Amino acid sequence: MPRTGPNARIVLDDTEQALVEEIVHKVHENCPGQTEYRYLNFLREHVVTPIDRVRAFCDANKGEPVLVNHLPRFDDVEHSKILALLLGRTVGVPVAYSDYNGSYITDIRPTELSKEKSSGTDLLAMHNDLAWADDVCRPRTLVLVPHVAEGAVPCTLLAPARTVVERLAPDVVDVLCLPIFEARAGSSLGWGYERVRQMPLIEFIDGAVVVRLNFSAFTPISGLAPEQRAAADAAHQQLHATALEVGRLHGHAAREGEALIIPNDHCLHGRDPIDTGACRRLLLRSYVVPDEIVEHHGRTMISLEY
Ligand SMILES: O=C(O)CCC(=O)C(=O)O
Ligand SMILES: [Fe+2]
Repeated sequence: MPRTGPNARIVLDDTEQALVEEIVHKVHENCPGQTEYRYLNFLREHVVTPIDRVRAFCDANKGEPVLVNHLPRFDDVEHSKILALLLGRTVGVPVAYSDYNGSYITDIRPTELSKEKSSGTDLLAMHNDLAWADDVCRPRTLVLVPHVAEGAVPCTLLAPARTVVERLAPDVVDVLCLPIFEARAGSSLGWGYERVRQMPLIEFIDGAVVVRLNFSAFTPISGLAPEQRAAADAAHQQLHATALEVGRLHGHAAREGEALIIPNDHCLHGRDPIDTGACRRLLLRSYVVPDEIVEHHGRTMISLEY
């Protein structure tokens, strides 16, 4: 089936592009510490976002990944980091997780030593980031900004949960809505111990589909009858496969001057394999939460330990 890309796209006009560029430079020049924390604080305290219509556009397209076009491009990676934080600030508040990587920006690039699955080169399976985390800390939005994207840039696969659910058989959806899955999380994070919690993989909340898929983190709970376990495994498998189908259809190979804004609860994402010989890519990711979550923690370096 031909790739149609994300349904929701917004293009900055030249004035907006120039304003964003000006602000990025201003933040950089006014933050002697040149750390992400300082950039973010400066943005929060001194900058009224010039592209609030991006937020309105995301709100109007709830559940859909949004492609932003005609952003300024920068040679200095610090400028691209500030751009990612400015976009994050436009749709919520960028945060860092003290017990994850303690960073407001994660650079996603193929590396030999990183434990982040997204830093590999194989097909990155469809998932929701930190999907098992509680409402008081889970990232609600991902902002992805390619600082470098040259050559055979891989596609970021994007699957709105609503579209995935429409393609699944109703009995499969019913199984996924049961709280018969357990998430094992934390063993590869900073806090170093594993936590096990029970939850469904799909929920319908306020008329929207919330989906949780996270690599091998979720398995059917122990103690299920054999036929229920088999049904749970099969439904989990179907969710993966259907998300990949939809992800390939609506995916996008993000280039410099673009950004993807992904609603983490309502849209799965993944990535095509990377041919490192044929492409150069450095993608920046910012995790964003609503204001209330930051108020709950009293700071933007928040904890997953809830
Ligand atoms: O490399 C990509 O396009 C997706 C990366 C990803 O999954 C993430 O940043 O969470
Ligand atoms: Fe991810």
